[in-house]
Amino acid sequence: MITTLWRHARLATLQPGTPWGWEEDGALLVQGDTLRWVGPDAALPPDLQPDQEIDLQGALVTPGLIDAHTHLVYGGQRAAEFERRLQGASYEEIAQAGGGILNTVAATRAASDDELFRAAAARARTLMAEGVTTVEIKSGYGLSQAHEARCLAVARRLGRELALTVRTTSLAAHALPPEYAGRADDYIDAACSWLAGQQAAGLVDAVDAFCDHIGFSPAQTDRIFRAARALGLPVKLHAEQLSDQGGAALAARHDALSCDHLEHLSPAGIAAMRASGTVAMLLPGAYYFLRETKLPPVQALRDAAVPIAIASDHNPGSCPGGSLLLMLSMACTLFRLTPEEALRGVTVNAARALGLPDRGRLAERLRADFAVWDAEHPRELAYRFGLNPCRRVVCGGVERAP
Ligand code: DI6
Ligand code: FE
Repeated sequence: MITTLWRHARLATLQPGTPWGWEEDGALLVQGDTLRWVGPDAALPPDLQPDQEIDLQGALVTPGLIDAHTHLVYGGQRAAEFERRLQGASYEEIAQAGGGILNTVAATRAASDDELFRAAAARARTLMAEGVTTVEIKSGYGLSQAHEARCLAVARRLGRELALTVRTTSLAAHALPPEYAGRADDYIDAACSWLAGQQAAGLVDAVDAFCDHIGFSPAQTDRIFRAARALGLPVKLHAEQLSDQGGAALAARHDALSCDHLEHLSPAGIAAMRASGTVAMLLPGAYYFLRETKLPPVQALRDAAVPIAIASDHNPGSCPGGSLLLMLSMACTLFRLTPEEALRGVTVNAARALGLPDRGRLAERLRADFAVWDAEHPRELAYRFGLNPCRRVVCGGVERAP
């Protein structure tokens, strides 16, 4: 196995205990796809004989970024709805009039597998250019057994064909498809029955739902979560985005990996998430794009020591953006996270939200996923926006074009 020694880096390891897990003059030894040694350059073991040595001349190195909540696979776009919202229509009104998610469902069903793949690959490459090495991708724009499976298969294909880890999430409970209008409980029965087949086909790593007054009720969400847990699949939830449905507490009762959005999260929801170790996944891009005004309870989450993650939530309706770095900026400016909390939110806490303990920090035995930046200090990643300082990316020990 090839060994590569990366020397003279400013390392933000994000190991616990010190700010940023900082190492002013650090080194990384990579063997195959694994980090074999991480520490101060001056403390390198003297007997190392790496196959290659690379001098980073003081460049910043962080773990590869993890975008743990995206809806990358879909057809079409919704710029016309954006215009309608600018003229005063609300996101909920557009959804209730049959637009919104169902607009994208029609375009997704009409697109071929290759069209879906090409469009999603372009979005994934945009994220990758900013140092993203792991991405979670949800279904939720197919809303039939065949179309949901097709979207999950496209996500899996992205993981095979791009130098990127893809985790897939089944989100059949995203909206009620037109053929089930007025029969939401029947649709949930159907969505529950699809999970075993998705799992047998190797298409699904987790199960999500949209629990809100324009989505599904807590009782319906509970049913899809029971079906998921019976198959051993972990769950996560679009919870408390537009209203407080008690979704976070419900998800926590099912040991959810994460609850996502959370603008309307209650103290009871926070207590339940704390007890279950569930990650709070904040999505500042959707907050920005929908011009929400109710902030997620960041200080209460901190006080309860609930881990906070940040993601792009890329989707055509509430966040059509392609930059995880911009989310760091928004997490700080809009949600008042510190730059270190924001970076932990797209690395170590994002890894936890995906149930992937092998990444998100720079430490021995973890996966060799890291990014090299044209920056002196990691706070700069949250400070600049609209500029991409990513210079090199190593994913699974292999350097790829960023
Ligand atoms: N909440 C969101 O913000 C996205 N899905 C969800 O449940 C939006 C999806 C869309 O509008 O297409
Ligand atoms: Fe989402």
